[in-house]
Amino acid sequence: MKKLLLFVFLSSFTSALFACEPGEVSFAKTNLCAKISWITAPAFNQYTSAAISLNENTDLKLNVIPWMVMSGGHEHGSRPVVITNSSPADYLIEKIYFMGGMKGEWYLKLQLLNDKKEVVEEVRTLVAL
Ligand SMILES: [Cu+2]
Repeated sequence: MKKLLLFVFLSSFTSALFACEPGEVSFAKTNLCAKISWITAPAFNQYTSAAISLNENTDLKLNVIPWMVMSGGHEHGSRPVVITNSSPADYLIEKIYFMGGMKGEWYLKLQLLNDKKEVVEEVRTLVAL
């Protein structure tokens, strides 16, 4: 039984690792990958932009929220971004704003929304600032 559990654990780990290319954000539930290409490098207290591509076309729509997790455990967002959906899998994200001077780390929260704007899956990826 222990060996079986270990096998199940390892195989789920392996599939999670190989689902996406290195550096891509993995959506384990929907089996999608997102590649983030910064157009302007992320920096504090200025607007930056990024192109985000999903690895395959989907009816789900990407939503992006800059998200801070403070060292005290409090979490909060930033100013709203502007999202342009140029093709079913390609998005331009503008007006990404990371406020500086706080004790915490900024993430990008990537959400996949259905046509009722419900969140089907959400992942966070740490932003190197
Ligand atoms: Cu903060």
